[in-house]
This record gives sequence, structure tokens and C-alpha cells, in this order.
Amino acid sequence: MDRAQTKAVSQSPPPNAGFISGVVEGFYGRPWNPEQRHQLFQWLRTAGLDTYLYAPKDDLKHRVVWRELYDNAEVAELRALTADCASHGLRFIYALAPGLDIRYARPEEMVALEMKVAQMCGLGVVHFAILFDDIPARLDLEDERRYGSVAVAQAAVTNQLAGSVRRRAPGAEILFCPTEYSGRMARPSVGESAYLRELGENLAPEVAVLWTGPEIVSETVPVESLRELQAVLRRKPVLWDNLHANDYDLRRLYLGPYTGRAPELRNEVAGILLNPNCQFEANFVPVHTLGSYVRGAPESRTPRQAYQDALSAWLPAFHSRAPEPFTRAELEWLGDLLYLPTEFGEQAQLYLDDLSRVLLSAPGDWGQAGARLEQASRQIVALYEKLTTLTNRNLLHAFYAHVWELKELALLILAWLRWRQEHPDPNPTQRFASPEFRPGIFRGGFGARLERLLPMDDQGRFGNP
Ligand code: GDL
Repeated sequence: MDRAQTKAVSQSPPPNAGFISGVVEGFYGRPWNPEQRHQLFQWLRTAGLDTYLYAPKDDLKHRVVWRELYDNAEVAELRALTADCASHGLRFIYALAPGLDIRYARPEEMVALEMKVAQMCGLGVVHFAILFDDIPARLDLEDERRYGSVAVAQAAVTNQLAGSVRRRAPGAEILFCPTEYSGRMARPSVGESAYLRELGENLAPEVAVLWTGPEIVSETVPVESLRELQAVLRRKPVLWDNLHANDYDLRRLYLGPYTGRAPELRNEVAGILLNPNCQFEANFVPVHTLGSYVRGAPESRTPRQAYQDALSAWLPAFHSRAPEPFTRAELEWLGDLLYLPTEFGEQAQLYLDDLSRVLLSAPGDWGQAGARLEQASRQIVALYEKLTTLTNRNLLHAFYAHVWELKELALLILAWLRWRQEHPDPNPTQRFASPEFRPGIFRGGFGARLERLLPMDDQGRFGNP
């Protein structure tokens, strides 16, 4: 064993041996930088989580040109990263995603994989993942003849790699992301998928399989859905949780709690890794509340309470240069506005309900809703202004575009409320247009035009009037 390997094997053991928990940097878009990852390691540690899985889709050498070794500058950065991770007592897993163009049967491809793994081992890396998500699920003729199916081909390559990794470090974790990685993708279903069944049969038992739940972004992960999967895969999966991932939609950002997973789910998975927002600084609450969930302590805290706890712990990061400090109430507004994929925070939901009511009735029938809407709109504008005074500019810029847009909409609503109060008749003949929001400029652009040409109903249907 050379020195690097000795060092790797003697890394301090992870805190929750047996259960992998933490964050996967596994999204599309700009990878996080060393300072952000350093901050992440602190958050993970504080939250009682133990793992960081390195899998940024847009690290070229992780995926697009996976065969290429890292150059000296990149090696230096990765070395510092693995050392930083180890110094926080966390498990570092390096992922390689060769699926876009690998020819499974070719010996030189296996050599390329081994060399990449050897390079990472030289940096002290012990644990590895091999990812086959978001790739064409087909084989060329040579692979077809040799393996007969995608599952058998992927399992063969993975087992061979797992063997060589485990020979270097017997306790190494090996993770595998299948090409069918959510219930919806399983063809024709989880129980009937030949692909998943063959994986279960062929993957070496020490290989853990990643899974995103019933959907790629799963609002809930029912325990029964995992029991069925376990039977097919012959092992408990590790949840690759995309609840807070936002790379699929520029307009989304998620500051809400880890939720939609019953406490019993912890016993049905071999681990949970959260693939969160691309905007690193926005991930405090997701990581903090995942920690609460994984620790299960105390059992009686609801996700909303865990969210409240996380906001209080996060508040000191919002140091402001304004005469008045950034308040806990302002932070809760921010979180409630940018909450979860299919759930708004309490105040944001009330705002929507009030607006819906006010839009459909005359000012005389608004009741409390009109005044509440006006006050909340002003709070949203004030929230934007307050955020611009934060001393941590990276924190501000994680939210900037989102809060700017909400502030603009709140101003539009305020202008409309004024106009409507000046036109209190039940069915005004005129319609409102704000001079501040020029048509064709505000909400303009090619993407916005396309969206208007493809208006979807609640089921996502369009195209037939
Ligand atoms: C995916 C991708 C992931 C992406 C996420 C959310 C997996 C296994 N792969 O399908 O890279 O960030 O969706 O868009 O989840």
C-alpha cells in the first residue's frame, strides 16, 4: 500500500456507521466552489449528517469526458476538497458518470474507469459511486451480443469496479445510480421492470442502489413503494432525494423543510442524500431539517416545527447594514414565499387565498382580505429592500432574482388594489393596466412567449382547445 492509500483507509469513521446521510451535489448547472463546500461540510456536521457525494453534472470530467484524468490544478482543488471533508469527519464519495458514451464490453473502457478511480484514490478517496442516470438506455451491437441487456452490462462494469475498489479498501462504500431511478421511469412498473429485476440479480450485494422515489422529484415517498422496490433490487435503496432540487426550473427555489417522508421510512432505506438547490446559500433549511429528520429527535417535532427551528438557527447569517436588523419574521416570509415544489408556506398560501378572493369580488366584499393583501404586499417589497442590505452578498444573490420578481409582482398588486378601490363598482367596464409594467418588456422574451402559446391546465395538458 502506498502512503496515499494508507491515509485514505485510516480516515476517521463516519458518525452514523451503517446509514449514509447527507448531501449529493448532483444537479445540472454551475458546480459549487470550495468555500461553499466548506460551508456545507460545517452545516452537515452541525446537522449530524455524515456524507458528501461529489457528482456535479457539469464537472466535465465527471460525465461528458469522464475518461480524462484531472489536471494538476484540478487535482490540487480536489485534494483540498477531500481533505476539508475528512477534517469535518465526513464521508467523501466520488461519483463517475460514464453512461453517456461508455462501450461496456471494451477492455479499454474498464481501464479508463480504473485509472480515474486510481487517480481519486491517490487523493485519499475511499468511497465511489457510478451513475447511469439521464443516459440513453440502449446498447451497441457488441455490447448487446456480450451482455444481452443494459442492466447486465451496467452490473458487470460496476461489479468489476467494486471489486477493485474493495481490494484497496475493504470498507469502501459503492453506490450505483440506475437508468430507471424513479418509480415513474420503471417500465412497465417497479414490480415488473426487467431492468430493475436484472440489476437485483446481477449487482454484487455490497453495491448500494440510488433511487429518487416514485417521481424524480417526489413530494412524498410512501413506505410501501420502497418495500416493493427492495424485493426487486434485493436490497434497501439509498434515497437520492430531489425534493429541494431546482435545476429543472429557473423560477423555483426551495427554502422549505424536509417533509413528505414518514419517520418509518428511515428503516426502509440504507441512506438519504439530498440533492438541493443550485444556489448553495439557499440550502441551510433543507440541510438542517434533513438532519432533524435523520436524527428523529425529538419524534414529536413536525416538519413545520423543524422549519421554524432551522430559521431561528439561520437568522444570524442575515446580518444587515440597515438601521433595523433583519428580523425572524422577515426570514419566515422569505421561506414561506420560496417553500417546496407543491406547497407554499403558510403566509404565502394566505396571500394567494386573499388575492384570489379580492380578484373575484368588489371592494365592498373584500372583508379583511383586502387590508391583509395590501399589508403583505408591502412586507414583500420591504423584504426585498432589507435583503439588499445584507453584509453576506452571496446570501443575497442566492435569492436576488426570485425576490426581485416577487417584489415587482407585489408592486403590481398594490397598484391594482389602489385602482380597484377607485373603481369600486361590482363590474367595472374599464380594465387596469399599470404604466410601470410595459407590455412586451415586463414578462416578455422568447421563453415567456412560448409559455403563452402553450398554456397548460392543472394536469399539464395543452394543445387542444
Ligand atoms: C435528475 C438528475 C439530477 C437532477 C435532478 C433534478 C437524478 C438521479 N438525476 O433526474 O441530476 O439534479 O433530476 O432535476 O436525480
